[in-house]
Amino acid sequence: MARHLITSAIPYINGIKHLGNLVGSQLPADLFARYQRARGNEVMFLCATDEHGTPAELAAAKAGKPVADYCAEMHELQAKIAHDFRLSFDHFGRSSSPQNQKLTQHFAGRLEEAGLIREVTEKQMYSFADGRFLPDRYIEGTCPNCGFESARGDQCDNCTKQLDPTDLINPYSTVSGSTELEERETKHLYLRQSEMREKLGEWIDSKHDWPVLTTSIAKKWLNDGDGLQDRGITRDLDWGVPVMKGDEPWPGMEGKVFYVWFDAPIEYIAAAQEWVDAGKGEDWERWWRTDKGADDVTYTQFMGKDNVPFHTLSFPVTIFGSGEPWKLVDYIKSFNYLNYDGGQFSTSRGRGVFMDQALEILPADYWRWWLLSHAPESSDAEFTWENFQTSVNKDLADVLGNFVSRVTKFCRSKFSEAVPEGADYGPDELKLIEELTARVRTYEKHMADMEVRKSAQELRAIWVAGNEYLQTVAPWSTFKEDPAKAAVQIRLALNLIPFYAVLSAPFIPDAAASLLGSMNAETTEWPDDVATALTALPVGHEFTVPEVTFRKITDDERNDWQERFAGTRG
Ligand code: B3M
Ligand code: ZN
Repeated sequence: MARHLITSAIPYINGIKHLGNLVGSQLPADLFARYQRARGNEVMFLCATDEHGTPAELAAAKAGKPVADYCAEMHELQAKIAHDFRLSFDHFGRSSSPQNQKLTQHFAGRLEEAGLIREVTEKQMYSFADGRFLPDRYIEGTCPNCGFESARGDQCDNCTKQLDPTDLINPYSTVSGSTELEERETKHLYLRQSEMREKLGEWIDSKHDWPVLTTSIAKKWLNDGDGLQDRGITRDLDWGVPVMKGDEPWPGMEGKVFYVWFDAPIEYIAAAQEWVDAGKGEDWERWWRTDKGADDVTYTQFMGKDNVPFHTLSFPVTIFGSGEPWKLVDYIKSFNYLNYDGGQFSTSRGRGVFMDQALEILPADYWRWWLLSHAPESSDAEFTWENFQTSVNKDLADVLGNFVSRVTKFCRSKFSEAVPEGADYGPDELKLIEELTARVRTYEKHMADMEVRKSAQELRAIWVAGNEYLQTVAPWSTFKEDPAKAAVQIRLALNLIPFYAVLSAPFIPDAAASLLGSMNAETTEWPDDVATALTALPVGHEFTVPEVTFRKITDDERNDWQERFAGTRG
């Protein structure tokens, strides 16, 4: 039995994710986790909310809540929506957990001992009214280049000139609006990433099987002059992991916290500790420590392309630099972007469909199928309502749903709600079994390789093969001359239903479960041998005709939804 550790990029706490976020990490990770479990492998699937950083503080302020309360509430909300989308995490943790705090401080201490941290004195804007230092993006003023009045501290959106907050004319805090700002010196810790250029280069070069998207981004940043610069890992904020060297105070760093991107990936590990502390399992170290049994674990990470540099460079520096035997990622599956109806999904502008809204319209399986079968793998992809309607109506309603309904209803009307008696499978059935065997092996290969779109295509072809068989043998005609032969055909077709359910479950888990329920099929084993799987329901086995498995989307609905989501979320 193989062991798979699987993590999805951990979503920021400050708001509900849109479908583009979902398809770029959590959903394909779930597909892979479900597939590996279905194959009898041992899986640890982890995700969490990413709760630190200025955006969390500002979102809490906007909501008028203490940041800890805000994060706790938003975590519960994100956990609920994840559950409703059937994301099968073994644990959905929180980067603000005590476990992550301790582990982050531990890593920082190890990096310091290894000489990989240096102190840097910087100048930063301090706001008296806000009682804090302000990051560049939270200072605005007049652009010295073009005169634009709301230029941000890091860049002017009007003329695109890169700026320092000190360049701005009449700078003010975007938090309070106050103009009482002062440049002050502040000390920060820098991670000496550049020390590890060679080691990282060798490591990435050894990953011949990684997706090009992942390695090309990694190499670009590695070899680009700027990419692997030493990076500040502390911030002058209240909310975050307090800067400590393990259990010891860090002189000169009082009142500071670690940068959100330093502690966020460490939460992958801490989430496994949280899993143990929540009483869900024992021994997290056998997943994460190669000296404690994790040497035979395969670790796969899923993320959008913008997160790749942090996972191929910064986080590995933390792991390598610790000098401890932590499990390093084996494979990074990254995704391009999903666009929305002629533009981009945007959280800040509320453009597109968000996870909670999607579920108000249709159950999770409809979205899961569309998103996964259109995953932005080799290039960016686009969601349009027309495409969504076509895909749902054809693939789910016509191909899969209609097959199930025709077969079960025909059986009920001509025989009964039980598998009819008949002879052995004949040449048509054997031919189908042969085709399905080849297709299932291809499907397995694509699923194991995390080729998400190709997997969906192959699964659909497996559904289509059943329909074509039914069309060819036409039991409704056979029945008139040779009811016994029709019975054989229907027996096979009925057996295809639990077979489809098992194969499809990683994509559409709810429909799969309800099909298995209707068919009274307790055997949910993977069809290692297709011929055997297609005899699972014996003669006389009772079932009930299922309710509509997938319904069609009407043109009116499509138009309504298109209109409803044309604007931005309020
Ligand atoms: N929260 C960014 C994102 O959600 C960030 C990922 C962290 S992964 C350790 O895209
Ligand atoms: Zn300007």
